[in-house]
Amino acid sequence: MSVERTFSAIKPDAVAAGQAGEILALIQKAGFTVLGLRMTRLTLAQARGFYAVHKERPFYESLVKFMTEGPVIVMALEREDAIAKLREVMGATNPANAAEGTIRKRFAASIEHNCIHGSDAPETARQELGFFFSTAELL
Ligand code: 3AN
Repeated sequence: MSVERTFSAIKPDAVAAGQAGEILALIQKAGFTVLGLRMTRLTLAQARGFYAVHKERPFYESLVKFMTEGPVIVMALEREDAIAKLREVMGATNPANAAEGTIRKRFAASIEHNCIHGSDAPETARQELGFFFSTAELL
């Protein structure tokens, strides 16, 4: 295991519900260092680009619409084994399957409105961090 970086976003449902502070606290308690953090609102084009990997899935347009409905909080996070560890702290995509104590178990309403995103692999983490943060910002 080595120190790595991952990308995370608190989704519009959780930002609108005022849950961002509690979610960030759980991330920090899990040992992540916040290298960058910003509130932003995705354009349709950005959301489509961000989720392009899902463009053939039936939920794609609905997901893109949801992700543009309100502000998100994008984060660059660092810790040992960050990508796998964040996904553990987030819990399963479907909150019905998420383990007790995970972020999605506590805050997610459904498989689509599931309060947080986290990169799923080193290559996606690099791409997603680059999508929202410049190299200079994360030095
Ligand atoms: P994760 O966010 O856990 O990596 P992915 O990458 O499979 O999960 O899915 C990306 C996002 O697409 C999810 N966070 C969720 O909002 C949405 N999503 C995934 N599967 C479904 C589904 N079956 N129905 C509706 N939305 C879904």
